[in-house]
Amino acid sequence: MLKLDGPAVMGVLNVTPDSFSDGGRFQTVELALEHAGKMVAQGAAIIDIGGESTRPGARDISEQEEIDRVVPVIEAVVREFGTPVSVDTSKSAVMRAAAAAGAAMINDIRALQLESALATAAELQLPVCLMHMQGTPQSMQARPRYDNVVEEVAAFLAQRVAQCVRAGLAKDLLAVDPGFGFGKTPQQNMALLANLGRLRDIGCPILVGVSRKSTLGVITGRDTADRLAASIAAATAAVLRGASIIRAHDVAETVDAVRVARSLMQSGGGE
Ligand code: 7PJ
Repeated sequence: MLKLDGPAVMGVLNVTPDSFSDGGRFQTVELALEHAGKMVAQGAAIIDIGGESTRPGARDISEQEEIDRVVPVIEAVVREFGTPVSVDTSKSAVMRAAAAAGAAMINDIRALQLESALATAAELQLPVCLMHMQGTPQSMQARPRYDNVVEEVAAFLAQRVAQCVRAGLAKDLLAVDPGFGFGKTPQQNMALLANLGRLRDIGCPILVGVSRKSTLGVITGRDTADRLAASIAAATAAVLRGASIIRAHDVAETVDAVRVARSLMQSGGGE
């Protein structure tokens, strides 16, 4: 996998015109590069570049449109900073184009379930983050339903890991993610965070994305732009429960939180 000596922060770089929290501010390569450079300076170990908006109700975009959005940014970030880049995509053709542009990791919210994605990832032999989602980005928040959200998410991820291994992706190339906010109620999200340790049984690093998410807005009553403190609290809780990679918008603050949580664990305070 990406060599991790302790929990790392993955900085979010959206290149979607309609991403809910960056609101299309990073549409040009120049602005994206500037933002990536800031996150690198703040200590991001990975820059996650995505061109598909997964906001509930967002429209589907074509393969070519997604490639046109992310490839120039991936090339520029790799060239300028040399920091490992992950591509946030579910499409096989985008994975290929991103890998050719220098991406070092695939971050797939659909856990390689779209057509050809698994075969392509196995062919590329890149590290992959497999995320759990119930439903699709369009429908997922309509009526999330589980008998036992923790067990069902854990079982899904374990099954996807097994399928990836069968397809030729070694287990040490895989990370798992409970998919905070993807087809889950606030209560279900918090149950997953509280029981994150359950995912450690799968035997892959755990990646968590809690940054600015709507559950934190429900809990605190705050808008997207005012969820930094809530995001830091949730990220800290995730690291204490075994998360290895925290996907975050506010890199400097998250790096500090991860350092404190890690220090606490080294002092015997982890769960
Ligand atoms: C996640 C993601 C997440 C992983 C997004 C947002 C929505 N990838 N991509 N995990 N969230 N692996 O940033 O709020 O939680 S997009």
